[in-house]
Amino acid sequence: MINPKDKDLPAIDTEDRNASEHVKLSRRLFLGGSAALVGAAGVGFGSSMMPSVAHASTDAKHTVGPGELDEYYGFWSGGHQGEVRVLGLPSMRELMRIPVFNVDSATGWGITNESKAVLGQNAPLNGDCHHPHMSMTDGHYDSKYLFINDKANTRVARIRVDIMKTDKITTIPNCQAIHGLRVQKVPFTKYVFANAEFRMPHPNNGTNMDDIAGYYTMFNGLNAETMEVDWQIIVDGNLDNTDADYTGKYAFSTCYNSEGAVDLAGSMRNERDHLVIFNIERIEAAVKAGKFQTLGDSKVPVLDGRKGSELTRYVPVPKNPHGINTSPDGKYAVANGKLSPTVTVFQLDKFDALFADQIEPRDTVVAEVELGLGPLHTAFDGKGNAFTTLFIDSQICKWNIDNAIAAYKGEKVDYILQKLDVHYQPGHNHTSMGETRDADGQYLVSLQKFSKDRFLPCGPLHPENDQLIDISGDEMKLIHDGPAFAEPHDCIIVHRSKVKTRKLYDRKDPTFAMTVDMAKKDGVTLETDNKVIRDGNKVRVYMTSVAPAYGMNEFKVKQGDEVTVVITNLDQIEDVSHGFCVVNHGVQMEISPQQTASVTFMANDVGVHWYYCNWFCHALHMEMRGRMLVEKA
Ligand code: CUK
Ligand code: CUA
Ligand code: CA
Repeated sequence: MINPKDKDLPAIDTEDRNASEHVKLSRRLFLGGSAALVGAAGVGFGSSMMPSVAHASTDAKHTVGPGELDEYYGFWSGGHQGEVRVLGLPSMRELMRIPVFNVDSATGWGITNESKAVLGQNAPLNGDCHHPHMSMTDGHYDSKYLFINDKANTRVARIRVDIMKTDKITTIPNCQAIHGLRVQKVPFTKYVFANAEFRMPHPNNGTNMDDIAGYYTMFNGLNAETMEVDWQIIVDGNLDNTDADYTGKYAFSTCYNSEGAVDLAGSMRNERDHLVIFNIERIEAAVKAGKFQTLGDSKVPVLDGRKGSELTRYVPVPKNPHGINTSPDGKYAVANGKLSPTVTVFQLDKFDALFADQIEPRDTVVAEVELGLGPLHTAFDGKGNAFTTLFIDSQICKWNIDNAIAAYKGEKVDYILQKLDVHYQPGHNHTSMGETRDADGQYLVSLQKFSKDRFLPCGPLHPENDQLIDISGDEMKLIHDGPAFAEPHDCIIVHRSKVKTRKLYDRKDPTFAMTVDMAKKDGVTLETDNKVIRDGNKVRVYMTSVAPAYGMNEFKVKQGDEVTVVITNLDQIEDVSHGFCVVNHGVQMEISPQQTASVTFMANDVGVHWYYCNWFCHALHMEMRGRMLVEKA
């Protein structure tokens, strides 16, 4: 093992957060260059990215030794890998991957019958995940569900936290590209709020491409338990990111395309776009009162929340705003200006007066202060400070919310506390527990879109760089670089005390209830029987597994049969998962302790075909195998 501390690194003061004068100088040049690019094309960077030699400060307090457990779970979006990843923090070790909108060869996600039932039989097998968020009760994580969007195919998925598997996927009707996603925080997660980003024609029947003014998109309220879409709200402009307040009354979304443009230049025309605020009580009342329409085949109530509606309010915000983030004390939400160097701070307790028409939309803004170039997302430490990613500056800006409000009023106070270089071009950032009432101000993760020179090169495609920053003291300190594969937009950091998982499956687990039903109809007891049931040319092979053997060493089918193999893992020992793979048949799957899983394939090739266990389970794991004979029909 190489100790990273012994590596041949340039001699630098690890306490110096900006690493060296050389980097500081380069940064200044870089800033000048990119500022010009912003004017020209919005968010340019390209050749202006300078190589840098910034290194992390090391501190024993952040070291997680072999055999030690991390203090936090990180739930990471897997971007266009279509999955969710589970990390431990502060080690940043990857603990698990949860396949969602993809196919996973190891666990059989997208291959097994149980996963296909969740995905849908002909589901697209790609995804583009951005925003993972855990369900809450009274503003605290409750370890029940994790939700994630799929921009690529307009879906929202739910993951059960106890087994860390996807259990529901909903395709949102009448929309294209679900992007921003958040949960209702208070009193509990009744709704998952999901922004459909792209404006589109309605009806989208191939006749009206050019009526751009008639395009629209919608804000969606999904019921967290049923995963049905309870309502959709038509909005002006498009929808980017979303968040909710800590009263349960409001959700709000940023819009970067108030222009309703279909081209880049057009969507940058206005100096201000907006934040649209949704009044949940009024929406529910309107649905109840039947004040809605439906679109096409969909039965989902569609309400009109365009300007002038009682359901919404529109607050002008500069310019192509991106992230929207609620502070953990519930007082403020911060919209991040992207093409404006500012963040806009809304005081949330003014929203009641806004909806009562007692104040003007901009009266809800209590600060609009400059931080730097390309503000995208903001996180909070629960101590009154905020951390905003500056995409173009490649920095995290730490600022004080009260001071920003005072400065906006004209008082002479410094609201910017520190700027820390990150490598390179940050998108989201997240603090430990910072999206709940339990924000603890320990860690900040900054998710960079470019790693450039930070890791050994692996060809033209580079990993992202997820950096871990200690925010427990007055100064932010970079403590870890973590390469990540395409492409974490977003993550949440959850204290381990909040996450409850199972070690074994419950035999009554709903994820395989359909297979239990099928067995019942076949008169099979999954926990004891090893049987082949023939039903025309459909054959169901039921077997058990106990390390290191399947309950059935061999079975026979006929050429042309559709074969379903159902395996019940009777092992009761933590971590003894088995696999099932039929050679040359494109099927394999995981069967964890006390789980039942099934897979269906065609037996087209006559002859003997071996099947084997592909999750290492025992000293005799290699011997855990059997034969399928396919007889000539
Ligand atoms: S978005 Cu990717 S950096 Cu999809 Cu949350 Cu801002
Ligand atoms: Cu069972 Cu390997
Ligand atoms: Ca715009």
